[in-house]
Amino acid sequence: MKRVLSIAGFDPTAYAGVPVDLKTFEALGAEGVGAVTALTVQDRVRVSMVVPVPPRFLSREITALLDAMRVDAVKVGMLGTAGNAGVVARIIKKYRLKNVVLDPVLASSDGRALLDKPGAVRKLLPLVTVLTPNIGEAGIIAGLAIRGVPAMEAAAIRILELGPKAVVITGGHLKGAPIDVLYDGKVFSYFKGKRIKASAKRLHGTGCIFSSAIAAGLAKGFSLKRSVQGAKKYLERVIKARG
Ligand code: PXL
Repeated sequence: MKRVLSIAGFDPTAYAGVPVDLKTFEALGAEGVGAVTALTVQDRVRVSMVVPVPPRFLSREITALLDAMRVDAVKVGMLGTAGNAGVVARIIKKYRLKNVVLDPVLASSDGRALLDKPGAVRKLLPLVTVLTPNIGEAGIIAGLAIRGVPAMEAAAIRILELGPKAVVITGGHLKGAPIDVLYDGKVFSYFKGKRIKASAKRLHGTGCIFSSAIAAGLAKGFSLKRSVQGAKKYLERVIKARG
């Protein structure tokens, strides 16, 4: 069985972070293992407390796994601190990790910072197979405001200059129809979705599920395009099934 490593925060509601990542890997037929970057207190609407783990502890969590077993893909989500981002960058290089999916989590939906220095994701970008920002995160990383597909394309071009092999900018926060834009430096691919009416609670952690599902697809040997398509389909199913 293929195996995927999640490096992310712990959300006790199990809709985001390491808990939902492990559920996603398993649902898509891969074995999951996880390293926690931060503990959080939250209730699916508000994040009320965050305690990042010390970088030295995160390093031990990840290397204990990697010294014992092969991993076929890695999903990186909430990092908490620039120190933790540095640990993850060093380990990706040292272990030559492949199929690295980075969800550049900067803040929770209710606006709490989930990374102490937003610039800390930059050093990870050259090590990444695919980056999965929403339009807000892509706008911050690329330094422009995104309101539609043309700006998503412009941001994707700028983001690839920062080092990732590919980027998929998710359009769930667009005003009109949601459309995801994938760019691999050569071609743009567009993934149209139907907008599902759902409460904030039901949408909590959907970015985590999307990036984890892509990592599971890559671990299983699917192309990036097919992995993104599969992730979108799986995510729609989860949102509809949530209570
Ligand atoms: O969805 C962003 C996110 C990622 N990871 C963890 C979180 C959240 C939002 O609450 O708690 C652990």
